Amino acid sequence: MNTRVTQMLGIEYPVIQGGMAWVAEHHLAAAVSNAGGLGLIGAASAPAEIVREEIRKAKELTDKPFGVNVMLMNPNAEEVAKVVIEEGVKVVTTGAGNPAKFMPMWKEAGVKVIPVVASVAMAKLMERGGADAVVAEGMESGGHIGSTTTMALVPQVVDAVDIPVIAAGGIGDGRGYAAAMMLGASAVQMGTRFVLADESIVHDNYKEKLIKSKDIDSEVTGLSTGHPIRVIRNKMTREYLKKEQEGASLEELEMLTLGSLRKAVIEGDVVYGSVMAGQIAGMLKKKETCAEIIQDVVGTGEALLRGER
Ligand code: TUI
Repeated sequence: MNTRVTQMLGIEYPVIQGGMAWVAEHHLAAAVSNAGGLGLIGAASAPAEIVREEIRKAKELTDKPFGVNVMLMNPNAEEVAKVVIEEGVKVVTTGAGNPAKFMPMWKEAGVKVIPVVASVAMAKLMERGGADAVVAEGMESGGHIGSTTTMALVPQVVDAVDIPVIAAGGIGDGRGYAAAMMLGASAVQMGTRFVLADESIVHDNYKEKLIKSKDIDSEVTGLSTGHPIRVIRNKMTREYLKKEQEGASLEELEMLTLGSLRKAVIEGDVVYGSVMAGQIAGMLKKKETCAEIIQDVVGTGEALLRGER
């Protein structure tokens, strides 16, 4: 496989793993990279020294390139940004904000910078700021989302920038891969499908919740607070949405969700925890290795692009 993104990153297949909070730790990142994609360690809200340890552990498990996702709402983002350079990480993706203030130091250190964007305006701003590529992430994604669908966002971003575009949101199999490539993407980023990977440390309750979920079980909380988060519906989201409709205060809503992702991913509390997942969760039916996932997505996707059905 040869695209602008595989060339830039030195990877075999144009598949990038999402930098999912609590999920994207060293085992998953290394497994995706060993399978020929680009694995990512999701720094999320972790302290910088934990991220450093994760990077070192990933290096023990793979010689292939892997990256770090810097979540910009993290109060420790600046320290994480420096750790990435100190540890010689070659690729950074960013999410949930504007990485402009870190761009010069990353570029100077030779790090490839790939901001995740949810709009054309942000994509153009990132290109002007020196980004090497962008991930155009549609609102089908799990977690923190924008408001445009992948189908509409990707071609508009492709038209607006000259740097390569990686499509994300609602891509979970070869059909999604082929569609994204037809929209002009040079690679895809997938999150939810990798949650079900054998190498993913996510609690089995969480994996089973995804396998049982249907198309209509996806819900967005926090639209009123300006922090929309896509999750699988459960007792917590029902309470949240009820409180949100009643005009509850930001503090009250935050109380409901505080630490709730960890509760679901690590403790397996899928009733009161936050089960973040994209809209394609309904089509996922089994657990498999990262290598099987990538081979299926790229194999089926490339066959479709060649016109084989
Ligand atoms: O970042 C994500 N998805 C995430 S981060 C996350 S951790 C979290 N947990 C609880 C509450 C909040 C966050 C879970 N899922 N995706 C990438 C992404 N970035 N989607 C949308 C954006 C984005 C949004 C605004 C990028 C830039 C942006 O710019 C705003 C600005 O600063 O102008």
